Amino acid sequence: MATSTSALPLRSELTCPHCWHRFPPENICWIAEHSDLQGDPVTGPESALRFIPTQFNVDCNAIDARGEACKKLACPKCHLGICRSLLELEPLFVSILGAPSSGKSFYITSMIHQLESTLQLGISVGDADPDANEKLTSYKELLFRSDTDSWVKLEKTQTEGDLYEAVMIGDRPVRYPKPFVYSVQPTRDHPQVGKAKKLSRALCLYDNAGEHFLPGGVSSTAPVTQHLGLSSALLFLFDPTQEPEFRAACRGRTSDPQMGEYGKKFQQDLVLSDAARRIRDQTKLSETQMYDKPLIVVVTKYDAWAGLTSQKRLDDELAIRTSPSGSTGLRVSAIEKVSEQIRGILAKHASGVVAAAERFASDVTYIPVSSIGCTPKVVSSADGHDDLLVRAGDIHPMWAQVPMLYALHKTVDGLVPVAKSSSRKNSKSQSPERRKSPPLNKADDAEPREWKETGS
Ligand SMILES: Nc1nc2c(ncn2[C@@H]2O[C@H](COP(=O)(O)OP(=O)(O)O)[C@@H](O)[C@H]2O)c(=O)[nH]1
Ligand SMILES: [Mg+2]
Ligand SMILES: [Zn+2]
Repeated sequence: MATSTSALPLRSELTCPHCWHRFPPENICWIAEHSDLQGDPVTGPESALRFIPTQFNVDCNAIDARGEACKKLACPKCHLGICRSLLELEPLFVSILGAPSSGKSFYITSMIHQLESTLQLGISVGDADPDANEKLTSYKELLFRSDTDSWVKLEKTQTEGDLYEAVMIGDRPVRYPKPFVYSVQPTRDHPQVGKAKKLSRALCLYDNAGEHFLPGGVSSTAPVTQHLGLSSALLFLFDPTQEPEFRAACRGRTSDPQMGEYGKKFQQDLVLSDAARRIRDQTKLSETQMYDKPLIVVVTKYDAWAGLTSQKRLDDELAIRTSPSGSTGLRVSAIEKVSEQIRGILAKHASGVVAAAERFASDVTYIPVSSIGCTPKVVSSADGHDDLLVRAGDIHPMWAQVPMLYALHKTVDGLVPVAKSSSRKNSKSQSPERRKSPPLNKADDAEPREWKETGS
């Protein structure tokens, strides 16, 4: 049977980013175009019928039962839309998890914005599915393209609503989280551009409500965190402003209202332990086996706790090196050195999270970020309630792209060019066991010299 994609190098197995069903490409459904063909038993009466085609036009697009040529594809199980990039690019699932208010929505927005807006490292990141990515696109417009004098916030991610899709599987209603799908491809400046096809990925991400990661946050009819078990890497967002000991240590060193009465306090190590339990269940990993994919503890809101270190800002140059010839590389050894420093700070003020991470995973890296790079302000609205807002023009993310670049470096061999370090070791020669922290201020131009923890 010919399909519109028969001319393309199709993948032999596809994975639906909505329900994670795996299927051969010839089983893909098409979405009817003719307005008479409304109503689908799986996606509901408001949506167009999905069907397995028997006829195609000369462009190899399926013809629906009313003779209309169709363009859109859907999963044979959940009937939700599948973008064409997923037919060609290998999917890469990276789960972003964290307690409510840990900064997930701001983080995903800043991370994608930073990755898309530069061609650093010879990698281009692009919107692979504008329909699915609509929400994230609107977040980006709000934070990065709106009038710089406007005061903005992202609405709280709900446990239901437009970030989820409800379908009928058999006679059961099931709610899946909406995926965000981005293509990640080498540009012509990439040192391995000849292997572009092999190195390209369709990056699939989800912005879950933090409540889904709390104990009891999922059910069989809302398997909203099922992506955890499929992911090639985990980004666990840890928010120091929610930790009493961090707050005490930062007293007098920050004006962030989240360090005081406007902050939330979720027990974040339990969020990680609960996710670990879900992953063990899904992947049949026993209690004694270690999770061997990268776990990156993304320590958010760096601007609020930077007073505990000597580094006020996290500049891109600390993580990405540009050589005099203009080629760029990820400073893996510098990032791993910073990770050791951050681990030390966490061990002092939030040891539970270090214990939870290292009890579960053998490859743990701690990376600081600030998605907004400034302090949000409390603003009272007309109806009397207080909001935390940021002035759009003050948003200057710090290292928002670094955890994902590091995750790509760890999971797709050769995709992220690595800066040559004058240090003897590079990441490939390091064992996944805990590395010893190298001495600070060591003469090594691949390392951030200034970085150290200040007394607290
Ligand atoms: N100081 C500071 N606050 C942040 C940063 N990122 C997010 N926040 C604040 O954290 C709160 C929760 O962020 P959000 O992304 O909605 O958290 P989510 O519930 O995990 O999605 C918001 O009020 C933001 O203003 C940051 O980089 N620095
Ligand atoms: Mg959110
Ligand atoms: Zn599906």
